[in-house]
Parts: sequence; C-alpha cells; structure tokens
Amino acid sequence: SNQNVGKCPVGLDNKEANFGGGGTKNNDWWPNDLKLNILRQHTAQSNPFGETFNYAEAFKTIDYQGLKNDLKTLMTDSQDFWPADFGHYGGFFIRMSWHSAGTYRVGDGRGGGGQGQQRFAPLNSWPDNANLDKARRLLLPIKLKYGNKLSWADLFLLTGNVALEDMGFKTFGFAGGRPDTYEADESVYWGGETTWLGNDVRYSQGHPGMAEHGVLDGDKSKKDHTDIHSRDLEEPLGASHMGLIYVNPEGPDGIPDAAASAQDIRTTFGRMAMNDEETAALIVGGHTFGKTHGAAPTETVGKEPNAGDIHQQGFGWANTYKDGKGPNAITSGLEVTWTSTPTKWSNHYLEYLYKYEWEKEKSPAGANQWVAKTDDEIIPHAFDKNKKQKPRMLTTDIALRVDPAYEKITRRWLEHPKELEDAFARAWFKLLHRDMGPRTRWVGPEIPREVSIWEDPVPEVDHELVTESDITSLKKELLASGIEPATLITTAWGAAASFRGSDKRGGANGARIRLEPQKNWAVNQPKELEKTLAAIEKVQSNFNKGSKKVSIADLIVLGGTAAVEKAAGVSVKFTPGRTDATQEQTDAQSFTHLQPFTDGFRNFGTSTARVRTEQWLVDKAHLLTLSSPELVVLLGGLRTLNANWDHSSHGVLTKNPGKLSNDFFVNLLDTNLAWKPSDETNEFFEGFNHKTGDKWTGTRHDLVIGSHPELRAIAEVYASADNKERFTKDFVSAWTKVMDLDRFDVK
Ligand code: HEB
Repeated sequence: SNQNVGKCPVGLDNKEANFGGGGTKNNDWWPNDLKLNILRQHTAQSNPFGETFNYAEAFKTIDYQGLKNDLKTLMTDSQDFWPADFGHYGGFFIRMSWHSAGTYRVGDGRGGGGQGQQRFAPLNSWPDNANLDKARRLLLPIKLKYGNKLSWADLFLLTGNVALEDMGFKTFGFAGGRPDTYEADESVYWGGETTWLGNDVRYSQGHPGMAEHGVLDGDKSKKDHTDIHSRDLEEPLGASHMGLIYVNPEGPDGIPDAAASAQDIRTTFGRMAMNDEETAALIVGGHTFGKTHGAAPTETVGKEPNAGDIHQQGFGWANTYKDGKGPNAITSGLEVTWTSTPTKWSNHYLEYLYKYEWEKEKSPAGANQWVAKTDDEIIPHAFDKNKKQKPRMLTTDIALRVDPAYEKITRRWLEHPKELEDAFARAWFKLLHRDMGPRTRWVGPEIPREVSIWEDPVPEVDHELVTESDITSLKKELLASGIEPATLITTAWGAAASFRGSDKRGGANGARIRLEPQKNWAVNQPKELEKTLAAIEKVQSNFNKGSKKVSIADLIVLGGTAAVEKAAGVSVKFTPGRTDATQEQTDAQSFTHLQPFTDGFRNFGTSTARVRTEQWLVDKAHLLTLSSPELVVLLGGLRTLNANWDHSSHGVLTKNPGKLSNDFFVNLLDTNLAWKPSDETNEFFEGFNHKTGDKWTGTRHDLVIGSHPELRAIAEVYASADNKERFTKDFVSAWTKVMDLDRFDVK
C-alpha cells in the first residue's frame, strides 16, 4: 500500500517537480555548505498566532480543574480507533509524555518537550514513537476545546502527569507555559546516520557498536563486546541509536546483555541530566504501568506517519495483523506486561524484579525479552479478563538488578517504597520541567513551593532598584575602575552569552560567572576575570555603603553597557534587577555543559573533529536566539570594540580599535584586500591590502562573513555609506538583546 511513498503521483520524482519548492537545491549540490536556516525558524511566518500572542498569559486564564477533569474522564473512555489496554490509557499517555520530554540533552540544551515538537518530523515518525500518533489524536478533542489557552507542548506533559495521578500516584506538581512551535525544529542534531536505528556514526569517534566488535557475527578475532563499557557516544547526542529516545530495550544493538545495557542507560540518561538514582526511579516508576506491544511479527506494520499516504491524514504504522489494534497492536515488537496492576501505582515492579529469576525468550515478533522462571501466572491480559500470564521484563529492566550501582538503589526501594515514591515524583517533575528555564516562566496553580537546584535559582530582589541617576554615577565609576573598556565588554558578554535559548539556562542573572565552574573557563580568561570582578566588587561595596543596593550581576552588565555606550556615542538601554546566586545555589557539575568550545563573537576557538568553526558560530548564534543580521552586526561591531577573548587583533579590521564603527565591514569587503591561510590548519589568515598597504589577520569566524553569500549580503548593508546609523542602532539593540536574554522577570 505504500509503494507510492516518495514518488510523485503523476510520475515525477519530487526533485524534478518545479512548483512548491521542488527541484534540486543548494543543499543537494553543496551538502557541506554553511546553513543559516536555523536562525530563521519559528517566526511569525510559520506561526498562526503571529508575534503578539502571549501564550503564558492565555494559559493563566484556563479552567485548569476542568481541563484536568476532562483528561481524567478520557483516561477510561476507550475509543474504538485505538482501544485502551486494561481499560485505561494511563500507561500509553505516560509513554507519550516521557518521549516528549526525554529527547532533552544537556550538551546543547536542545530537544525536550518545550515546543510540542512530537507533532513534527522526525519525532512524529521516529521508530521509538510508534503509535504515539494515536495518543496525540486521542487528545485532539481536548486540545480543540481549550484552544489558544492550551499548547500541545503543555498538553502532552500534563496528560502524563494526570495519568499518574489517576492511577494513584502523587506527583510533585506541574507548571505550564510552553508555547507551541509550528514547524520542525531543524536546530537539533540527531546524529549522522542515514538509517533508522543505526548507530554507525555516533560511536565512530570512540568505540563502535557491538556489531563491529564481532558480537553479532561471533567473530572472536574482533574485540570482546565487554568493550561496550567504554564506547564513546558523540556529543551532544542523547540516544544510543538514531530514532530512539534513549537506549535499545532489547539491549545494546539488540543484544540481550543486561550489564552492557546498564552502561548505555547510564550514558544516555546522564545526557538527559539524570543521575543513577533519578534514572532508576524513572524506569521503575514508568514501567510500573502499562505494557509493551508486539502481538506478531512486524511485517504487517505500514510506514511511519511522515512517509504515509495522504489519505491517512497524519496517521502512520497502519497494522494489518487481524484488526491491528487492541490485543493485536504492534508497536515495539516486544510483548511484556511488568506488573499485576498495570493501571495502579505499586511497588510490584521491584518486587517481581527481585522475587523471580529471569530467562531470555523471544516475543511473538521475535524480539529479545525476559520471562520469569516460575509457574506464577499473575499478570492480567490487556483485553481478556480470563487470561493470565507470567511476569516479563525488558533487557533494560533487568539492567537495574545486574548493575551494582542500580542494584543498590533499587534494593533499597524494594524495602522502602516511600523512598521510591519520593524519588520518582522528583525525577518525573525534573524530566518535564528541566528545559523550561527560571520559575518566572512557569504558570499554573500546581507549581511546587520547593525550589530544586536544577532550576538554577537566583535570589529574589529584596532591595529597591537603582534609579537613572544611580546608573549614571555607577557607569562613571565602572569606567574609572581601571578596567579596560574592552575587558568590561568581554566580561559582560561572557556573563550574558552563556545563555542558551534551548533550555533557557545560563545568562548574566545570578552573576554565576563569579562561581565555579564558569570563572575557570578558558573563554573567560580566569586571571583577568578575577581582577575585573575585584574592581567591580569595589564599585559595589562603595555603592552599597549607602541605603541602596546593587548586585554584581547588574554591575557586570552595566560595565559592558557603559563601555559600549562610550564607544558608540549613543545611549544604551540598561534594565536593572538581576541578583547574585551563591555557589550553594549552583550545581557546578551541571554548568559544565554550558562551557563553550568556541565563541565566534569573542573570536575564541576553532573547528573540532566534526564541526567547522563557522558551524559553531551559527550554532552559538542560534543558542543566543539571534537572527543572521544580528549575528553579523554583533560580530563586526565587537571586532571594532577590540573585544577578542585574548586581546588578539584577529579580525580587528580598523585603525581605531575601541571605537564602535562599521570599519570591519568596510575593510573586509575592500576588493584590494587579499587573504591567505597563515598556517596549514586553515583556521588563521593573513590579509594584505595592496592599495592601502594595510595588513590584517583574521580567523574563519571573520572570513566567513565575507565568503558566505548570505552573510556577505548582510555585511554589504552595514558597509554602505548611508547605513552608519543603522549599523550603530542595530548593534546596540542586538547587544541589549543579549544582555537581557535571561530577563524573563521583565519580559
Ligand atoms: Fe518505557 C513502554 C522501553 C524507560 C514509561 N518502554 C515501553 C515500551 C518499550 C519501552 C519498548 C513498549 C512500547 C510499546 O508499546 O510496544 N522504556 C523503555 C526503555 C527505557 C524506558 C528502553 C529506558 C531504559 N519508560 C521508561 C521511562 C518511563 C517509561 C523512564 C517513564 C517514566 N514505558 C513507559 C510506559 C510504558 C512504556 C508507561 C507503557 C506504555 C503503554 O502502556 O502503552
């Protein structure tokens, strides 16, 4: 039924079609071309609400209790198109929520449930998300009823929470406020593989998958598969295979080795910001509910939604095995029900995990799974009240018993179920909210009072804010503090530009640039930073002697802003109200993920094994939520401000360093200027202007502005004779934008 997939109905291949964006494109001709598309995603062009709609405000007015009641009713309101196992959709919906949030990864803060991306490819079609198209469709009436006040993003996560509550589990709370996006998020690197469930690329830098170690073909000459313990998953990926949220349930690369599987679990859940205890709690808690689906061999299952036929209306995985649903459903191809009460919270999962010994078996679909060595038939059948079965587990479940660290934790919970409840409630809440950013973004009546360390909390403002005249005198003092203006600028930039729009962590608020680990990052030049901070602290202590107070965080930003103002000759907006976090309020380990490998704006860093310098630049700009004009104007402007991280003159294409001007663009575009690589790394360049005699040096960060056609087109605008004012205005507004990226308290 799917032989038409990818083919044009009138016989033309898509690439030949010359309407609606068809045809062979730049991306086909030059696959390695630098792409800027991620800098123009999710604009008013794709969003039916345009620019002005404030979703969080809308959510505040929702009938929250009514919504929760509707969700509870739906839990047991089995629908013919996809009947509920055991008469309750709870397990199914928990899986939907978990898969929504579980794509989050600490490395770049991308993925996660914050934008409703499960509606779009590739996630809507990932093998691991099989049949969740039905879960989302079950929610459609509720989405349409609550409309603008309820995003899909919030709905996916709230539904899992309500499912837990309806099955007798007390959750830690819930916060709404996640606005939907209306196009696929292209910024997430899911891996380099071209096949579903492949993992040939993500491990090729370190240790490869098990197949290459000879485990699959029994080739003893290859390394032993215990080597998997050291296999090295590419950053920032969070899953062991393309198209999985985390790990293969059958074991690494499908091999039912529970101990090796524990290693993959530890790595991938670690990338999800979960420690051993949180990881075990999530798996135990989650698999207390529901079942897996593998009624028969998977050959009868059709294409995923994104490859489906037009008449399927967004549904995929059509299954022709009998009626293809209910007892005949095929999702993962595994056929396991963990507990005797799959629609009620209990400690049965751990009770059975330890009560029984387990042996390998094949599911009806031929997948590796485990069955208890017992005659106890205590597990209900999802649709036949008269049928009973033996307890079963996945390889990844057995991992919680065979791995010594997980075993210690789970045995404790076996004896102390209350501790499991507490751990699962907290880990589940963290899973759903980890990428929401500060509490000031959270809305709804169920926000927990207790503040968790992973929120990166900052203290509340407990003092009157500085006035305009205070600001004026503080600026003078900062500029007279003995710190170079360029250093005030790089310090403010270093603080503010640690922000990532992906998970809304980092930023200047909290002044965490003073704390571990940020104060020791190479990009922040630790020795110089210490001196700068000491000078700023002096300004603070002078000021705070009076009746008023100012925070270091505000002063760091104000110092940079004062220096920009002086260099630009125009006034630059400053919004006070930041506060200073303590080291105790800072999870130093989790902040290591924010450390930049490169920062093109400060001309820091070069290509890494798989990412070219200029790709890092675009990536950084994306994390700073910059458009391509903002990228260009900031980079060029900062060069004339002499704001390189190491005070080098790379890209400082001006005779007046320290004065804000469009000289960078004017000189870069001068046709008399010729560049050549200054060494074999192809990272550093020397330029000679044979007309003026000027000699410059530059990096790939600088030269890409002149070589990439779209960046160059923007540079031409800022180099134009009539655009000096526009340049200054755009630079200043981009600067202010970066300084205030984390100011959700005033947005
Ligand atoms: Fe899970 C289901 C795997 C974790 C929750 N899971 C499931 C399945 C599988 C899995 C394969 C089946 C699907 C079908 O349907 O067929 N998981 C898994 C793995 C892991 C996990 C491998 C890692 C180790 N889970 C998890 C978590 C959670 C969960 C963490 C939460 C928290 N799941 C779940 C649920 C279910 C599942 C609830 C059921 C669903 C239904 O019922 O439908």
